[in-house]
Amino acid sequence: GRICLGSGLIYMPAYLDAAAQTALAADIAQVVAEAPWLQPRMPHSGHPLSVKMTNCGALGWMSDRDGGYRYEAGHPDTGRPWPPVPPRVLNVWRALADYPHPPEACLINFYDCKARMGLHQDRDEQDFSAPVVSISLGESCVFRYGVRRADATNRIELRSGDVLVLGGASRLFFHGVDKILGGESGLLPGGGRINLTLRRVTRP
Ligand code: MD5
Ligand code: FE
Repeated sequence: GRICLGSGLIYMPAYLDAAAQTALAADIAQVVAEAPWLQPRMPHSGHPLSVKMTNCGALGWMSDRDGGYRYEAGHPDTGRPWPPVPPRVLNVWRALADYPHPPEACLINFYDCKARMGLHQDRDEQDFSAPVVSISLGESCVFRYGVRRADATNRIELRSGDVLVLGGASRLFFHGVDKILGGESGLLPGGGRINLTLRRVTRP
């Protein structure tokens, strides 16, 4: 099913079946082996975010105390370029993004049972005409979104295998992850939730 939640926000529950989820989880484990998890930090304060992150693709999103929110071509600790986006992940973008160029960035967020992500907009990119594609794996979460910060009272439960496409006006919606719920804990060895966020960064 393809559920329109308004303003270009498309929700595809159970887009990935169990076999596809298992294959993607293995692809991501391979990326993490080459590009280990990082602890992102707030600009200036250095306060740690509760999620861990890594990336694949030409550009990876990161944040630390001194450099702030930005895209970098490689992993800050290994000095190597981010690993390529796995073909199975690119296939999801190709099938759903309705955009004639590949994504440049695939941010991989890991949430343990206590992690969350505060309300924010994704605006570190130069091209907002491309959608964001978000793939959920592992434990479920409560996802919150809205046009403005004060409107962000819409909540949906995202489960393993669900995909969101955030195009049009929804590209700049405020959004966040309120809570990890559990469930599907078999997919990821130590539990938790992984989200893949596919983005175009530069104008093609
Ligand atoms: C997550 N990640 O579940 C989410 C999925 C991030 C982030 O928010 O910045 O790493 S991406 C959800 C998203 C992106 C762009 C627009 C909207 C949602 N939206 O309008 O709701 O870890
Ligand atoms: Fe975001």
